[in-house]
Amino acid sequence: MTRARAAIAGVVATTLALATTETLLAVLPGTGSLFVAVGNAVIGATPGPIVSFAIDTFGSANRLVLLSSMMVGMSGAGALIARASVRRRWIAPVGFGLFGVAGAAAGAADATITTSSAVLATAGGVVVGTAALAKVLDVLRGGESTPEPLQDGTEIEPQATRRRFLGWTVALAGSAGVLLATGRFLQDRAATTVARTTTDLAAPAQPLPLPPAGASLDVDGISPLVTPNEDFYRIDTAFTIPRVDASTHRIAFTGMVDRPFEVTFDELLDLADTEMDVTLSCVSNQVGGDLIGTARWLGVPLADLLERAGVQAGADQIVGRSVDGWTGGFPVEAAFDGRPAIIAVGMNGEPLPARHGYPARLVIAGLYGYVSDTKWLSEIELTTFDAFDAYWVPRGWSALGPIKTQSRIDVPRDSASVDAGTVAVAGVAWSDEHGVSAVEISVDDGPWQPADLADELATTTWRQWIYRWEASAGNHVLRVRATDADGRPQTADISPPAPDGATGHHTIRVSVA
Ligand SMILES: Nc1nc2c(c(=O)[nH]1)N[C@H]1C(S)=C(S)[C@@H](COP(=O)(O)O)O[C@H]1N2
Ligand SMILES: [Mo]
Repeated sequence: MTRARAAIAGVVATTLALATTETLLAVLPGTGSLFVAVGNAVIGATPGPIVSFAIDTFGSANRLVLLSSMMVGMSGAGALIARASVRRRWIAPVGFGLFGVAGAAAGAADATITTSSAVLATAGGVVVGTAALAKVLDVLRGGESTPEPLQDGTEIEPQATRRRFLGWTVALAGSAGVLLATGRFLQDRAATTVARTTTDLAAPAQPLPLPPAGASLDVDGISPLVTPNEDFYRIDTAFTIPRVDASTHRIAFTGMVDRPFEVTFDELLDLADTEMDVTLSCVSNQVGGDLIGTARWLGVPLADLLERAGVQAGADQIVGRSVDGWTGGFPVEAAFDGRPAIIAVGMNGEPLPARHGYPARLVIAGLYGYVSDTKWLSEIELTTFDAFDAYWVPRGWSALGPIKTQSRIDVPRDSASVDAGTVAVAGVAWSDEHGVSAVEISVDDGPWQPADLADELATTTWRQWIYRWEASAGNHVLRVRATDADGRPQTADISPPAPDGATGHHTIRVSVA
């Protein structure tokens, strides 16, 4: 009985220690969460194939799975520590202390937490957790009232002990809950929200004209030409969205440059006068998938800042590094060959949403996100492909990630039923930074028929298309393919997303009544 209760006390004390640490971090300088830092450290130490497997299996729920496992693991350890220290009191402070040292180390290694904040916050958690556990164990040990031994050696537990144990456990668990809620509230209210809503985007010196009317087709269910920020897909390894304090944020230009320097966020805001329409695409997008979106980005040409830094001869890779240590790397040419390649601070007329990289991110046209579009950008390092592998490369993905020509049927939906007669078959098509020159449809494996293209918003964005299909009754198969700017049609070969992007034709089945 005492052992089970000691275990419960251990779980409660561990939770209280964590809650104390997180709440202290919320009020101390820095914007990070220790829980997140430990999660990131765990992801960092996990072999690549396992990370890829987890992302494949759990999708965006993979963070929740990791978080829950961490919670279960730490509570379990807390329970064991508590049980062991019923007899040997020194085990609790030593056990919690070791936890604290590991946590402080993970926090100090994390870019969003200062070392002093990590040490203070974990120390606070250890003291509170150990004290709470000691108190409950004292109650369990009988406190002042000693139980009466019976003839056969068992002990009758005084009613008072049970009540005091229950009282303390509930009170401590309640405090942990209140602390967690407070910490959460403070962290959410911190940096991002406040700073983001007070961020003033300068009006671009040369604003782009509104998208031409002819670039948007009037078809129900087609992807809008520009994706609203709320609907924009999100892909990253971040355990929770990094909160960056924009008032102190800087981006460092390092590595193979003549004049390393840092640019502050305020300076970036002043410089940000370039608008670019760019479609972002994830290399993990399946044929017909929705990990793709288009936005009007506001930012600073990367080339301008690189010229200030002076790129050294021999550097062939630009690596973007985020506040949480993620990296993406792409060829130096991409910054200088004239394609949109910017450090973006605005997305569709707003400061970057936190989930899309506030306060600043890279947007490089023509390349998949995993090599180029670093969010929560903190550093641009000039290096070589020989010297450095960015995050996904050792995990089995290609070092180079040009976007492959692709097309998607948005309407009708796969397996839809439609009425015989003229049916609007429509969708979007995209390629690398040079755009799309044609889209064709094949019905029931018949010859390729040209679709009508909407006007091009930019060569660096997807393009809408429509095919007016004279549908006859029966079941039909529709297939789409795009042709790039150089006249190369999209390949029919089917390949999976890994290592450098899925290929094949998006194909749907439709029944016509
Ligand atoms: N810091 C950071 N930036 C990142 C990533 C990441 O994991 N961490 N993922 C990249 C990938 S794989 C893609 S597809 C794009 C997605 O950008 P979005 O979430 O704004 O759509 O961000 C890129 N930038
Ligand atoms: Mo991606």
